[in-house]
Order: sequence, then C-alpha cells, then structure tokens
Amino acid sequence: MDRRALLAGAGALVLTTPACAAYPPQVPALKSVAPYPLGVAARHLHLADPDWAKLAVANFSQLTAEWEMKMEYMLRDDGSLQFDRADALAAFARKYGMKVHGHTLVWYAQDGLTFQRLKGDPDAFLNAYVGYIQKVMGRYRGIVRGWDVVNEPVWNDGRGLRPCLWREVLGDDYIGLAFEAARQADPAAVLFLNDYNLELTPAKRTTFLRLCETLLKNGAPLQGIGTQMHISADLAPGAVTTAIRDIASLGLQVHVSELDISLRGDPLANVVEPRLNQLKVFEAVIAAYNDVPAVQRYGLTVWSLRDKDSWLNSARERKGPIPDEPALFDDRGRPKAMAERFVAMMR
Ligand code: 9MR
Repeated sequence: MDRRALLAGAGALVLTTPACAAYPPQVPALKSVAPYPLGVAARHLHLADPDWAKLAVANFSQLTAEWEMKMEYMLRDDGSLQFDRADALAAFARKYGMKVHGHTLVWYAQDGLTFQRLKGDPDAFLNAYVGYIQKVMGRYRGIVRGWDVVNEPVWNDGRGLRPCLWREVLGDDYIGLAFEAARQADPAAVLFLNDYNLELTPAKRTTFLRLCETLLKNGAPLQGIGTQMHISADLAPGAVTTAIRDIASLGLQVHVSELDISLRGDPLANVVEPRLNQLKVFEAVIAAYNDVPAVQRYGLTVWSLRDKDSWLNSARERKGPIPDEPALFDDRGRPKAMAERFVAMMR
C-alpha cells in the first residue's frame, strides 16, 4: 500500500470511530443541570475576553471577583476607594443574569497603608475598619448576594487565630466586629467565614469550626462557611467527604468557594495516575456537596474557568515547566472529564 492509500485508510478510520472515543466529551451547560448556584472566579481581563465570557456565561450562574473586590485593589494609599473594576464585574453579571459573591472584606494577608498608619490610634482604626466594610458592602447592597466577611483567620496547623494587623489592634474580636458591621451594611447579604485546607488538615478544621461556634454563641451574625477547596489529586477522597459533612453539621450555609484540584502537589510523585485521582477527588467533592441539605447549599464555585486562567499557572505559583490542569475546562475551553462527571452526577 502506498502512503496516499495508507492516509486515506487512516481518514476512514477516524470517520468511523464511535462517538464514545470523542474528545472533548459532549457536555450540556453545567448550570442547566446544577440544583444550586454554580460560580466561577473572574478577573477584570477575563470580562473583555470573548471566549472566556461566552464559556462562563453559558456554564455558570455566579461570579466571584478573583482580585478586584479585595482591599489590595479597592483601598488606595490615600484612603479613597476604587470601585471601577468591581462595578464592571457587577455590570457584567447584571447583563448576563448572573449572581455575584463578594470576596473579601477582611483578610490577614491584605491591610494597606491606610490602616497601618492608624495603628497607634485604636479608635480611629476601628472607625476606619467599620467604615471600610460599610462603604464597600453598601455600594453593592442588593447586588452581592453574600460576602466572605473574614478570610483565612486560622493558622494552617490549627493552633489558633493567625496574627494580623486587625487582631493586633482590635484583638480577637476583630472577627465579631467585622460581622456586626457587615450585618448593618447589608441586612440581606449572607455573611461567610472562609478558609482553606479544612479537608487537608483536620486540626485546622476543628479550630475553624470551634471559632464559628464561639462567634455564634457570642451573637455574631455568621450565616455561612466557605470552604475554599484548593486541593490536590493526591488527597484521599474520604477526607473531602468527612470535611464537608463536618462543616455542614453546624447547620449554616455551605459554599464550596474556590474549588480547584491541582495535579502538582509534591507528594504526587507517588500517584500513578494523577488525572484519574483528580477525577475521584472531584467526584467526592460533588457527592459530598450534593448530600448537604438543599437549604444549606449556597453554591459551588470553581477558582478558574479554564486551566490557563488558574492562579496555579501564574508566574508566581507555577511549579515546573508543565502547566497544571486544575479546572473543568481546558485551555481551549473544552469540557474535561470533571465537567462530564459533574453532569453525570446530577442525573
Ligand atoms: O487567585 C488569586 C490571585 O489571582 C491573587 O493574586 C491572589 C492575591 O490576591 O489571590 C488569589 O486568590 C486567593 C483567594 O483570594 C483566597 N484563597 C486563596 C486564593 C489562591 O491564592
């Protein structure tokens, strides 16, 4: 057989290959099968990318600003507030009928010059603290459905609260004070405490849940728990199941708030088939979340739309020369096995 005949034969083979071998899988719009809001993280630049916008609008019903609603962006050094990008995100959401989740008001990792300058004057500091929360939440009242009021308050090993400027000046009650201010700013918004590694580190989860209980006992208007779920394919699926069950046991709203499943955890050296493991971990997340009582399911948010949009592939975070693949859609916007499994699990 000459080369031309061989090629023609190969073409015929492709044409007659059954559909089950097709890649990408044919997957309906994810939001059309989900019984709860499905969110996706968005940066300003994404909104101007027609491919991103089309895919996000088709599959997701909610947006979280990946950066543009954080203090690092919103609060200028002179104390004024910068709302342009958050406004643009809110306008995008309105245009396409999407909900908005607010992320985040108080975070140990971001304080800013305005607050550092007020460190020596606790009264002025408290005024500015309450003022910041009220101005930001006030602007998006009726637009943002829920807020991560305080983000990542607990040490990674679970030994207690992290040190931060807020705690240094206001004491441990900085969290309760933030929730009070938030409640006054927007009585209708669902108020969340959000953290990560709650599945990876049971000691951290215990401390985090005790903190929630103490806040509730002290009358703080805490209404929801955000479990970020930046996890890796080498995580034991059972760890996810236990974590979500424990978190839901408090009876508050539960938001899987920043889901991504990395293929690059260091111990992955021991995992033979990282993609298969990733799928198993993903299944555990979805199964456990589907088991949470419907009234407690605030929604599930993924922390990037496509693999290439992920913070894990940013210049700062990227581990090694091979890009990570933590998202439900590939770089070209094609649904991956996790997206296909999501749909299958909703039937
Ligand atoms: O993905 C976010 C990245 O683009 C930002 O540079 C970074 C700092 O603002 O925050 C990342 O998102 C984090 C989120 O706000 C809180 N949980 C951990 C996320 C990943 O670091």
